[in-house]
Amino acid sequence: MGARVLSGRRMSHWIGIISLFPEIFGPFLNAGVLGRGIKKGIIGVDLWNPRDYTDEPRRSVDDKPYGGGPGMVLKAQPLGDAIKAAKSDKGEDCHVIYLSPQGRQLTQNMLHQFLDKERIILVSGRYEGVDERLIESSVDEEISMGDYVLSGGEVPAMAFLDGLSRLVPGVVGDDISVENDSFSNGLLEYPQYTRPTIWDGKPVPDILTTGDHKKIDEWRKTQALGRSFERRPDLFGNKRLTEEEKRLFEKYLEISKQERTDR
Ligand code: 4GX
Repeated sequence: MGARVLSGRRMSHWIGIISLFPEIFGPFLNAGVLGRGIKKGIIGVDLWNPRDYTDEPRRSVDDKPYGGGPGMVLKAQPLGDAIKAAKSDKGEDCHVIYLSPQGRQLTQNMLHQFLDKERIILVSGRYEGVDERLIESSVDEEISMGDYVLSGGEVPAMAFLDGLSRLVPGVVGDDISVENDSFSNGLLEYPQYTRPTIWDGKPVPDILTTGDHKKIDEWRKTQALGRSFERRPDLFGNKRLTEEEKRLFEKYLEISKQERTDR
């Protein structure tokens, strides 16, 4: 049976996780922003283990691939029945996501769009993947966390859950605006500093200790623009700059040109 983590009246979003290793999620679901969201009852999370749904005496969940080749493939039946169990508990309109390198790569924009779905089921695969017929019959879309290969979909499921839950209203404190985050404005964030003013011989940039908020704001915007331009030209190229941003970016280019000729 699915281990009920929490269900509450004010719950606005629910995520079901299908995984052969539900125990990996325990501490993760209790920690930090997500843990608080679950405890507050704003987010519900339940886990289902396909091993609990096998129709064989040996309870196997995997088998050799048809056509030969290395490794094992997750059988469609246990996974399919686990998804059915989750849906019969939570409703047929759950949006089912299979985490796999073959999916669309997750972005911050996509996370914002997934907020529209009140109930999502995340399917974590293992081995060489799952029987393709299960994906065709029971999965609405495949989502990837990036172009690298992991040993299972559990860490991608946690990444998805983490990124989504902090956008759910009421989960992150109102004082911390998630709109300020990297990518929400299509740029990387400015660098952060905290006490002491000198650490390891390195001072904090002077401007940040002046108390001149207009100057500080300009400096931060300039840093964000410069960093995005240098480190993520792909992001920067897609960004439409406001008039202020154009002005600050010109200034950034001038300063960095100056710094190069000084050296
Ligand atoms: N972003 N993995 C899926 C099983 C598998 C193997 C082959 C389909 C085809 C991953 C990622 C990821 C590991 C999850 C292999 N499924 N998931 N799993 N990168 O690497 O999402």
